Amino acid sequence: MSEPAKPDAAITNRAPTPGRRLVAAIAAGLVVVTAILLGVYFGAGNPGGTATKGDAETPALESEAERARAGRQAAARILEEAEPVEDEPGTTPAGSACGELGLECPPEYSCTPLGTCENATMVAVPAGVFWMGCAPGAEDPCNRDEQPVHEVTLSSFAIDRTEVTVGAYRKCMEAGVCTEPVNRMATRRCNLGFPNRDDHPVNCVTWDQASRYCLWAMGRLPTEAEWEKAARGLDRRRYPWGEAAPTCSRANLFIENKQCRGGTEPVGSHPAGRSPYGALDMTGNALEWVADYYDAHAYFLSDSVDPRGPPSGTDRVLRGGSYGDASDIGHRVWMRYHLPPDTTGQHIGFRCARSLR
Ligand SMILES: [Ca+2]
Repeated sequence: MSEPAKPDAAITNRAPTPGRRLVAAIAAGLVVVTAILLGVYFGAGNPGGTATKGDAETPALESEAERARAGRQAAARILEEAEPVEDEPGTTPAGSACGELGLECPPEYSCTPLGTCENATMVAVPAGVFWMGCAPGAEDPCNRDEQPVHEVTLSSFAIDRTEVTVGAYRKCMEAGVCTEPVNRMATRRCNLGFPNRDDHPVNCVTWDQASRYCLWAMGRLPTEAEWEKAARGLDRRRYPWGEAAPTCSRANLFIENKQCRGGTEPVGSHPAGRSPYGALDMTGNALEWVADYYDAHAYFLSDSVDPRGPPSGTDRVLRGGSYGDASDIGHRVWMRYHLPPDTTGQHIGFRCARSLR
């Protein structure tokens, strides 16, 4: 087991200096992240030991949830008690830090007013540790194949801000690289070929078609771990936007026995549901293929650094829940779906990623 609290490598750790808002914000952010991770660490105990059988009846898990909550409360208190500092315009070199956590935006990525690093189509995710999976008691429902919650260290990467659109996929087809979505005329819900859907996610694609598009776009499918970090950030949140319950304003999903839209909608329609790094529709709209083969025991077996999933398998993993998945169970950011790679459907789309090294 490694050390409990390891903020992203790109987060600076300079000591606070009076009169400099940015430096103070960086330090406060670092302390908050540390407190959160300490909380979840002590909440999770030894990930490899507490959740090996996924037994939600274990008495120790109740205190685990309490300690996780205590960690979050401690972080909130630190923020409340942080002393305000005066602005000193011009004291921060342009582009040196971004947002409350002081992220370092990589070349060709700009710091947005929301504190995320983005270019025209992708968002950057800094290198570092995050918590992947769930712990029964602290994060429910927590399926057996989503346990144990465990530390994962990832290199820096970028991921598409949205799902790949019909318009983008058509360009790949016109280049002679991508093939037509499978059985796209079988249902009016397969978007390619219907008018006014160029900004909807391309759906009804197999894993191979998704992977081929990403290679054409000079990228690749995200690994399962990359997808979860991009959706969840460092604080072990339940949804991309935080802990608040899903609504139709945060995501396109199925809620209270009713579908928000009854089908896909233009990508990026829910800025209120953005992830900590600025990715949109990480839950809802289209379910998304990721690179990894599926294995129910993958989290017991996977590497702790840049895991790429099992070397072989029958199914591939999908993440994020679709417009047709129920909001109360299908949209937790640790939820794992899996299907044979030649499966297609109106609910299935994808987005691409690339390494930043
Ligand atoms: Ca999605």
